[in-house]
Amino acid sequence: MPIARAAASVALEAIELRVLHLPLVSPFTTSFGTETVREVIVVRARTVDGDGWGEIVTQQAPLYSSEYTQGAWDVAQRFLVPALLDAGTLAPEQVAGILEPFVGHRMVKAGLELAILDAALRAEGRPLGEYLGAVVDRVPSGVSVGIQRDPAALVEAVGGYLDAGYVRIKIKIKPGRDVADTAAVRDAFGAIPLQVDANSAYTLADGATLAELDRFDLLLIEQPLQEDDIVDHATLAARLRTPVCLDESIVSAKAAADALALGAASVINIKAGRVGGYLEAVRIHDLCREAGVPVWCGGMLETGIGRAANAALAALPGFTLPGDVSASDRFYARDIVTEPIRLEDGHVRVPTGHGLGVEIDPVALEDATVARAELRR
Ligand code: OSB
Ligand code: MG
Repeated sequence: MPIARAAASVALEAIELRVLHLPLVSPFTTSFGTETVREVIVVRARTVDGDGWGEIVTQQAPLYSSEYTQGAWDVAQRFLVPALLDAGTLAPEQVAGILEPFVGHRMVKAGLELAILDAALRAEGRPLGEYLGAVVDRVPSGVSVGIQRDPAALVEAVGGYLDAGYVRIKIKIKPGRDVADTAAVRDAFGAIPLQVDANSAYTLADGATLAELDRFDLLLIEQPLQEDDIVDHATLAARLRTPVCLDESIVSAKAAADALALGAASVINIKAGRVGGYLEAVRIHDLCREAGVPVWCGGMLETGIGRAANAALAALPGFTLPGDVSASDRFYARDIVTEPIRLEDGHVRVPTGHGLGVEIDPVALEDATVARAELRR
């Protein structure tokens, strides 16, 4: 369902940006690298009627996507924030159009749009979930488990998350760390809901290895090939029994429609940052639902800001698979919000407060800040 009722306009006074460094509770390893500290940009939109918060989910290096923190920091201050400040009074639904002339930089656009959306909804007293079209008050919580030292260590890590109550496990794979790792988890835990994420680490020439994963009855394989390998994904999908899910490739509603038309995916991971915002994310949800294609909410190691927004998004009716919407403590000992997202009976609650429904912890925010800039009208 498209957004039922638009948000009110806000009069922007300033936009504050901060680079944060948040230590991770344990290193997070994917096919593209290892992170021990989450570097992320937090946005505060200052309006006549109060503040709103957003998060730019770029990472320190352009390994998952071409976007990265210092590039985001630059393009935001040089082009995107000035364009919004020039607009002055604007509705959240206008943000994407104002920023449209600037090519790419979707994660930056998403973070700016979220801050303005939060400010507008807080001023109106409306929860984000209600605005986006949430139909449930809690969502099942899956967890993304990084590549470990060896399959035994992976089994131990997965066991910990299952004990905590996570209802679906996703393991990261890469060439040489795929079949044996998946087999170890299946052998140890039986028929748990299990999926794998390759983060673009394979080529079509690896088709035989990827087909070996078919025997594990996985929910899906996520992004086996590169971002622009849409036709190759279609070719691969025809050779696999495991459903192919796209993450990196789906950068917009248009890309999602094209991928579905070509048979490149039968499941889609929706991440608001990757697609330029929560409004574009809803459009992808809507078109997939129309097409009968299941979607789930991906994650980018969000702080409490993005984590609250993801919980709201995942509550839309087309999100029929558990998302990477885990508790804050899966990544952080100390979040920057006063009530971090918690795991309750394998689920996380959709916040019901106004806007994002979470409050910033000013001391935690300040302690994590390594750079700050403010642009005024
Ligand atoms: O591919 O889904 C991914 C984290 C950073 C970049 C890409 C990905 C991930 C994850 C973590 O898998 C998901 C989460 O935030 O829980
Ligand atoms: Mg992924």
